[in-house]
Amino acid sequence: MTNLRDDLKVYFIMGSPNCRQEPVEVLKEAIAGGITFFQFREKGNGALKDAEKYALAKQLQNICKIKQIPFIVNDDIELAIKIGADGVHIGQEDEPVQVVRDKIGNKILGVSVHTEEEAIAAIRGGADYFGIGPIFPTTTKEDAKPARGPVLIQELRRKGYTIPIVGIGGITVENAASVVKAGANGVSVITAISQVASPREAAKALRKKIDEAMDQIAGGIL
Ligand code: IFP
Ligand code: MG
Repeated sequence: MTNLRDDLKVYFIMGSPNCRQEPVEVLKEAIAGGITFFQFREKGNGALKDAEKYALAKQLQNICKIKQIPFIVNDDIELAIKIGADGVHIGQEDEPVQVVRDKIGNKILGVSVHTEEEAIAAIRGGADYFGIGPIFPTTTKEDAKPARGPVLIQELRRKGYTIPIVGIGGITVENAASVVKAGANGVSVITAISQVASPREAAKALRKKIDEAMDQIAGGIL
């Protein structure tokens, strides 16, 4: 890993319920296309549990290891510790940030943030990066809050928050550049890569967009 801010450019999130093909194949293709970060999020209809969840996590972690892509586990702190993941991502419904930080030591800690208040608390608790969304309407999360666009990202940057941020929710190759221009260090996607005919081509197109957008704002926003 180089540095977290740069590694967050194209952050792919996936679990078996998101995949039309074998999860292992989808992840390999996404990496070949140019994703820079990965989160294992085994949630939703038909999500694996216990030994099966563990086995899939190990398989996906191994692929990430070989390709030197950071491997993050969503919500399941016990699993993250057990397999030696690079980090965990938690939401506001999960344990307090500080409690998770104490459990995971110096692993990467991502926190979902929807307001400046939550941002302040997450930083105090020891968050390494924020996931902010939904930026655009999304179908993945049934209980997702209304899309608020990139306004919170812009607001936090305007106020001087320097923590790495990824935008999430409804992001596509068409709207990805606007998220980076709002001040995000990257975009996080599930559907845009996992639900298409070619995850490799989708990842490649997204990576190109983000790289171009980053070049355009170089020296501008964080
Ligand atoms: N943001 C992120 C991330 N992951 C999640 N699982 C989530 C919000 C609900 F992209 F990692 F920041
Ligand atoms: Mg959660």
